[in-house]
Amino acid sequence: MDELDTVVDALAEAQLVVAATGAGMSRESGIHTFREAQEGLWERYNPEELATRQGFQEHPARVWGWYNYRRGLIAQRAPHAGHRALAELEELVPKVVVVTQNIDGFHRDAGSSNVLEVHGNIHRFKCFEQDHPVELDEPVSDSNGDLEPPRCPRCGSLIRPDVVWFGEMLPPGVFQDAEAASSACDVMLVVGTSGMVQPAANLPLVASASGAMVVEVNVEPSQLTHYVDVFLEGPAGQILPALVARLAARHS
Ligand code: BV8
Repeated sequence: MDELDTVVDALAEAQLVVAATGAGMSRESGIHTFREAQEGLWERYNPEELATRQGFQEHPARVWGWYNYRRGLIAQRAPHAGHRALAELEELVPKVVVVTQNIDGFHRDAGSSNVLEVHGNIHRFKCFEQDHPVELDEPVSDSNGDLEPPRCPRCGSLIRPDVVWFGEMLPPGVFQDAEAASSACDVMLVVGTSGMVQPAANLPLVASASGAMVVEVNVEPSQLTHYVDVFLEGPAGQILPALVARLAARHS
């Protein structure tokens, strides 16, 4: 029996499956990962400098311009077969929860119905000083450079993307739900994450300590590979559809 069948056996018995995904999950949609060099104008900046409160406070137009540029890229891309496979998994397993570090919204777009976005969503906005939620027509301009952010209609402070920056707390309820799902699941699929960013990177260890089978899908080993039960080497867009197709064949 090959490793895929080992995983399919566990999925066939599972009541709750958690898919914990990182930037590699969207790589085959054409969205660069954080490990890859920034593109174009942004190549001289380190994401850890841009994705911070201090970065925004010091250079609001640079950070707002970067998110506007990324939002524009995401708008031109779409979920791939791997995202769709996780949505299809909901028909084959009693419950599937997707816990994603990604802010692109692709899991919901692909049809997943239980998605926990532990690092927020690039398509949502709030103000910097008071976290007032702000409805905004997506400012997807073609400018690839600095762009002055608009101001909050309620308090006048600068508007920012509703994402979690480095040094910021994760949305409390969302992360608690992610921890609860990780400690209750029978199988966790860890897909496309280097396992470098905390506290999200701890979730696979929570799952493992709770007795789940932890399966990693990645094109190369990560910081988590040492802790997982099965390492499936390959791109998410190929491995996940293969897993779901074999599981579906068990049901027919
Ligand atoms: C926190 C949203 C409590 C924004 C992101 C000092 C001071 C303060 C905090 C810290 C500190 N030192 C450490 C910390 C904690 C810090 C942290 O972990 N830092 C790291 C850099 C060490 N974490 C935080 O700050 C978190 N908050 O701790 O709050 C606190 C509060 C105050 C003070 C202290 C503590 C908040 C972290 C959230 C940051 N926001 N995103 C935005 O997107 O712009 S993080 C962002 O980067 C992503 O969301 C993601 O989480 C991370 C990138 O990681 P990955 O997703 O794993 O992507 P990566 O590129 O790394 O890897 C891609 C993988 O895919 C690779 O393995 C590759 O092989 C694989 N791959 C590629 N192609 C494919 C593939 N796999 C499958 N198929 C393919 N085709």
